Amino acid sequence: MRLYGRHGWGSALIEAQLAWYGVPYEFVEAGELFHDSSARAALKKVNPLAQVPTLVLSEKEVLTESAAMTLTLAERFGRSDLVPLPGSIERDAFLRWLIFVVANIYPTFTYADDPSRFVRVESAQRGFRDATDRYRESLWEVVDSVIVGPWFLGERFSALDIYLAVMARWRPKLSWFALHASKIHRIAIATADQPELRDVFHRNFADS
Ligand SMILES: N[C@@H](CCC(=O)N[C@@H](CS)C(=O)NCC(=O)O)C(=O)O
Repeated sequence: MRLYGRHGWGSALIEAQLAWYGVPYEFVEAGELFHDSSARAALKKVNPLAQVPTLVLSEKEVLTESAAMTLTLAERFGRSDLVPLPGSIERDAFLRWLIFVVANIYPTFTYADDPSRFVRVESAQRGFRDATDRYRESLWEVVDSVIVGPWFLGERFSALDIYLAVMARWRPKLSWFALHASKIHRIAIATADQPELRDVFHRNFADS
């Protein structure tokens, strides 16, 4: 298995799950995809969007989209510890919030990380990025409001906790979550401290 990624980026979501499952894989450094055109061109050969994570399962099987990887890995390894099984009481909530995070929150980074891709007028780029960042904060507040704890789904840990722990280290960063989304903040800290995940979080987020 080959994982294209970059430390601190979305590949950490999948690194964490592979570490949790104890599966060996090769990590391929994808490079600075926003500013390095040769890195983008190289990754585009595998993933037309040139995004990480990109997971190559075999020479014929490429997976893009972290949610697809999350579901596929659990199925392939016959595990239900990160993804509740169909029919279990947590399954519907798991799917609802997994899709919420990848469909609503993740794209705010796609649009705001480099606003010049979408907003031509330079003087408008800053405002667009700020508005998108504020919108993301409002989405995190929605997520925080539905968490009962101690984990996203209650008593059981899941891949959703890994999503929160990785993404809470991105803008607006942990200090914002501590003040405005304290349940997510608690989960982000506790997840990074799970023995199976400590190395991954240290490697990706030592400075956050
Ligand atoms: N929907 C994708 C989003 C992946 C994504 O946006 N990854 C970012 C890094 S965290 C990326 O590669 N951005 C580069 C770009 O969009 O050009 C997923 O869930 O895997």
